[in-house]
Amino acid sequence: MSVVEGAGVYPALERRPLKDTICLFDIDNTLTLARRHATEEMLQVLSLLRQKCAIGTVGGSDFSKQQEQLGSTTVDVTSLFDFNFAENGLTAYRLGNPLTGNSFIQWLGEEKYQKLANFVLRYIADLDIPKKRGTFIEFRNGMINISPIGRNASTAERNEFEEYDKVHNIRKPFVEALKKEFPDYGLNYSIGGQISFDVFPAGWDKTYCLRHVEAEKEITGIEYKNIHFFGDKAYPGGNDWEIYDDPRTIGHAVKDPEDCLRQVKELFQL
Ligand code: M1P
Repeated sequence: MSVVEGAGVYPALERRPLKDTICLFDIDNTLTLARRHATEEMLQVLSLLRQKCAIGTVGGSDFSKQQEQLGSTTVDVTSLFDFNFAENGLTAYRLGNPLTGNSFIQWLGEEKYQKLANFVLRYIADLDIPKKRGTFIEFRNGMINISPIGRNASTAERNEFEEYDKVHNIRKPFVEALKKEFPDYGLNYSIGGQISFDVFPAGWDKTYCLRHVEAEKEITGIEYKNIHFFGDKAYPGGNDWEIYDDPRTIGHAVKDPEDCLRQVKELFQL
């Protein structure tokens, strides 16, 4: 029987030898290669670590990616970790059970959202750019993604827009206009990709999941004094930076899953 199939017998959280310690892991390039499945060795080491302390995932993508990359058709990923945090913790599981989730629309409210959406669509309507396609606002669970050309752009059109934006500066002034128009909305803006920018509530980065970890005090009385975080994008601008740099965590920057394994084995004598 593989380690994955054998997962499931662990001391209760309050009976783990290091009961005030939790290890949280980013997924892509930390537990697995980007969009690939975790190795058997990684799952084995995580299983050994779970005998000593609590363990959890913190992914930026939606929950299905964790299932694909860490679980299998017969193994539920929530059985392999004490905590699973997807979308930075907006979707969360504790010991296999879902915790109260959150969403962008729930947080902002329909009225404010419509003011924002209408402003965005008017702004795009007035933009003079070589091409416009479709899906100018993509409505996601934890954020909205805004694209002046539209998310239906083909790969060639994406590349074209990216180059055009470098010269004609379309996205940056758009973000500035939104900041000016909605100063009291409490939103963060991030230009990460080629054709769009993300809009999400301030603080909804990976530190969001720490509220679930801290809530353990009210559930089992456990106060996690040592919150280790392992991630590969632990630099300003990377999506692991905020939680890595947070005073509540002990951050470990890793190069790749192999480096992560090495650090975990060394730190916890596995
Ligand atoms: O990961 C960076 C960005 O990738 C995509 O951006 P674009 O479509 O502009 O290349 C989007 O998924 C965006 O949300 C994300 O931040």
